[in-house]
Amino acid sequence: MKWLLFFVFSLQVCAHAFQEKRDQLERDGYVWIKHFYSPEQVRLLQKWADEVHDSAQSLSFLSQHSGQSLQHLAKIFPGALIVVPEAENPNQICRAEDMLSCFPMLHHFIYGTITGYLNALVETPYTLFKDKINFKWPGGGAFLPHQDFPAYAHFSQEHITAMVAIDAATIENGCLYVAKDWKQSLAKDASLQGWVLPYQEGGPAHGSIEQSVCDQLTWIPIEAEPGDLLFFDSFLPHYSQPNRSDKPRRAMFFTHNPLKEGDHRSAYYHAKREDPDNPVFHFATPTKARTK
Ligand SMILES: O=C(O)CCC(=O)C(=O)O
Repeated sequence: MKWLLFFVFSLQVCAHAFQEKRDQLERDGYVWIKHFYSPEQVRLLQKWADEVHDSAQSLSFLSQHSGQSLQHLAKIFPGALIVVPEAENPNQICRAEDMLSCFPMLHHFIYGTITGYLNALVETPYTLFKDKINFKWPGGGAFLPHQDFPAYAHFSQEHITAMVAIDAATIENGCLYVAKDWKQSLAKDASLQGWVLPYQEGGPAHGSIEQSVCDQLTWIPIEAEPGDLLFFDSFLPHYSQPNRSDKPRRAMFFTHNPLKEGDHRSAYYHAKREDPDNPVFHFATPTKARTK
């Protein structure tokens, strides 16, 4: 009997903790789940991150020795990673995308852990839309303050991204910053219409939120440990600084949309492979695009 009472009590504690996370995501636009992955799972993820980088480097090598651009390789090899170099250092890989098509075991792992958890958290079926790893090697560039929504809105209207820390993220190595209570901070700004904030179109800062709006926001650093997970919605303003340390700051990002809005993953990557330099795919990133 004692054990049964203990079991029911534990279930209630779990349900309460889950409800708190659900409320946080809805209220703040993000929820940080520390130690989401066990140390063994973190080692697996780090091994996958190494493999993705090896594969990205092979493509970069092929590009340099064949005279074909990385963009062209992404177009003619639909099963290969989409590799994007740093704007300031073309020999350094900024990000690799569509990893899940190239690493099916990683796909199963993410689907079984993050997608399943997210569906339970928001009590709505969500499907994977896009995935990437941002390597942010030492010297890697900044991501300017932005919202993800305008970059995804032509596919669906709601998105939740899961960021998984692969390395420890610190202020020095360019951890993510998110805006605290951002809707309250901007509530009195009569110039704003809705929750899509004004942003720069074209130029090196393409996609970044106007400075006058950024100045009204308070930012919190997410100094995540490897295996921590941050869910955030596509309206949450966020940014990160350059990596000024001698350590990498790798993080994987898995963006989901509600299944009721359709499964757009293949269409998204088809569009991206066909027109990789379109600025919509380089929103506030330290990468080059047509108008950047
Ligand atoms: O990796 C980062 O620090 C920022 C990522 C991000 O905001 C993006 O890729 O759009």
